Amino acid sequence: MGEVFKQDSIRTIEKELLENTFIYQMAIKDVTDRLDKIGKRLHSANKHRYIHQVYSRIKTASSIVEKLQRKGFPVSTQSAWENLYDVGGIRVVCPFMEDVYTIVDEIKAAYPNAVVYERDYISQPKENGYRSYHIGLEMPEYITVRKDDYTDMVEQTQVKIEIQLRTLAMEFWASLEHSIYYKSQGTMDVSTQVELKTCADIIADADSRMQRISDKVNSNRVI
Ligand code: 0O2
Repeated sequence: MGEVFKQDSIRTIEKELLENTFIYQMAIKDVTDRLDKIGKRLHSANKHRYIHQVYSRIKTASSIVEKLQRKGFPVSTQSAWENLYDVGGIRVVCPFMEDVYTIVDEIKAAYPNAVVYERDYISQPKENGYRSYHIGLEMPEYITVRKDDYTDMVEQTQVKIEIQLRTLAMEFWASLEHSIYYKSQGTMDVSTQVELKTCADIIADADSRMQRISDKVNSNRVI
């Protein structure tokens, strides 16, 4: 793809995305409200905070164009709507590894018909050391459309959303690696890659140790 065409595509998608952002925002709000309820219920039942923080974001137009190109999809707003799950993204950060799996089970129970895929990059990390649990959801949203005669009509649409779940330690690594990767403009030398992978391994080990400490303390606790 030529640079001029790429810049034009980014501008077009940016403009068209703005018109549809509210649909992604509605789906994000549904899921984050549900997560809030799940977190409160688990906290009250078990006196433990399973969710440290929840963030959400709408993918930028340039990141959409880059991903459509990388995956070999047509570059357009329609194609992003049909093919990408992470235009609307939610990040759930949990204290411990087992908390991540608890919340994954809760999400699957809350949206039994909406889960399209699960990718467990925690038990099977990416080659660079990236660890996270990704869930793709496709959920119905209802939008009000104003007709030519000024009456309103409610339409159902299917919105794709990705939830990424990880521990605090995984979040630490992923956010630093993300910024280092972008600063390197995709040309990271091998020694930097090896160094980052070593950090990912140290962090994975620390996560496992923290889990064991927590399990030990909990098993000694008098209820
Ligand atoms: P931004 O700026 O937030 O858009 P997926 O299909 O999502 O399960 P896949 O096919 O690997 O995973 O897709 P992709 O596009 O590589 O990754 C999607 C998102 O997952 C990324 O969004 C990151 O948030 C996260 N992610 C995946 N791999 C890595 C990684 O190696 N390092 C880090 N730091 N994050 C990763 P964007 O597009 O990078 O970011």
